[in-house]
Amino acid sequence: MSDSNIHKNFINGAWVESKSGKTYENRNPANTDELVGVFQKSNADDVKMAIDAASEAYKKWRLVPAPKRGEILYRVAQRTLAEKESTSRDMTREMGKIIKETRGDVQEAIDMTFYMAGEGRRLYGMTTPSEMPNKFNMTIRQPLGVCAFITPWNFPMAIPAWKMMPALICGNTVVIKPATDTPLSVVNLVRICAEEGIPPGVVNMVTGAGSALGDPLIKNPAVRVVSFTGSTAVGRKVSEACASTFKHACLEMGGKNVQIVMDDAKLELAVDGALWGAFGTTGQRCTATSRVICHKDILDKFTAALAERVKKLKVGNGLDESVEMGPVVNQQQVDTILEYIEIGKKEGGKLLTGGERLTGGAYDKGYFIQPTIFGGVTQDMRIWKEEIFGPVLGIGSFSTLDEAIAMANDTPYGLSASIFTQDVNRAYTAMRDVYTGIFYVNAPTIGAETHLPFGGTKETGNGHREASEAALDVFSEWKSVYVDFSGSLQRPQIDNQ
Ligand code: UN1
Repeated sequence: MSDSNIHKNFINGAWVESKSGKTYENRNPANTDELVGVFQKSNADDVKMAIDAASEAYKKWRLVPAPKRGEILYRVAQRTLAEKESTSRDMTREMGKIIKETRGDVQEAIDMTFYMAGEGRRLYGMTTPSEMPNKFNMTIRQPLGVCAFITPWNFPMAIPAWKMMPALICGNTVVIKPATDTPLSVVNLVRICAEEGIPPGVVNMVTGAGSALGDPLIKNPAVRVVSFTGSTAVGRKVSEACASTFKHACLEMGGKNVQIVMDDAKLELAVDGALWGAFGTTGQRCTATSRVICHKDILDKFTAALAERVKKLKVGNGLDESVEMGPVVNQQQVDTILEYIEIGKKEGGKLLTGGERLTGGAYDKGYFIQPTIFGGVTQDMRIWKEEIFGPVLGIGSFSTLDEAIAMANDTPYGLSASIFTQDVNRAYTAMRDVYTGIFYVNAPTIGAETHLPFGGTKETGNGHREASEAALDVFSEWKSVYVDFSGSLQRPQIDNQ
């Protein structure tokens, strides 16, 4: 095996082997014969070294002027742009999504990096009058210290950048643990950061299993912010682990996103929306459309048109530019998704297309599942309620907008929703009453842009938002500053009654 295929941890500006002496292999989910790379199977000692390095580096990094931090991020963004094609190809090889989408993932990281670089010259606080004479009031943002990131495999570079760039511009330092399935994209991002001038210790990376590294990361008292994207079950544990030491926890968790199709919708557009929303990224987005509810008068027409398109989707290796849907990420996902398909059948869902693992020829080497649609999905079914995280869409129906909104809200999650309609009154009513963090009109449930808040209500999140200016609130704390230049003691609420 060539040395270039063995990847190390990145701690205090150096690439180092794990103290465990162990490594693990990462294979291409479209062809498991292909080894993508060998990565460190890290342990608690590695995590401690990374946190110590980040704590030490914080002392200086917090004092670097924010516009200077921004200049480094500009260079990181430019370099990521220059390496977009090679890092996108690495990403398709490590997690399977098609090359057009991995280019989008890297672009999202670039967008976030440019955006936060610009924040270096803003990071606005406010000035506001004092209630006392000869006194000045203002607010400033201050960093918190070491931030720990636990990131998922479905957006291997975008989500790490969503967390890293706002943290860095605010003056924090970082320890990131990428998903076991997608360390290479984070190796690429961290390498670019280092090569473009992020000082040693400011960004550190430790690869390996969440089960081994989660606790040492979250329980270390030097860590002040934990940002996690993943399942609601794991997010709950992260939240509980952070609670006793009052660490700030920013959690982005599950979704069961819905597309509403009204009887006045442009049918072709609604079909395009559902196709992209449900089967883009092989359905493995937190924002994926996993429920479509359609007005009963156009249900048959919509369903037939969508099924027709889904049957024609070309499934295969995402590096082939003509492929429209890649594999799912690993065997465990295959098992979960196939189990949900069985549950759907047993519950009385009508399997309209798909439903099987793809086999034969090149399919035998990878984790390919047919794009699948169930019709007749009702609110009592598990495939209506539970996040599947795969290429499985359930279709239900309704008669009135009120009913559609109630159905949309009938989920423990609240990430994203959309409505297809030509009627502005219906669009605005649904926008107001569907309780999610993201809402689309005449567009699918996926496709958030980096300068708007990203996150969800209910069991999707814990009140924080990623991306946009809102991300700065996760990675900084307000300090209210009062400067009294009166020369005498002035007591608010007392001397001015
Ligand atoms: C995710 O699914 O975890 O809005 C992130 C979108 C993408 C990000 C998705 N920009 O679909």
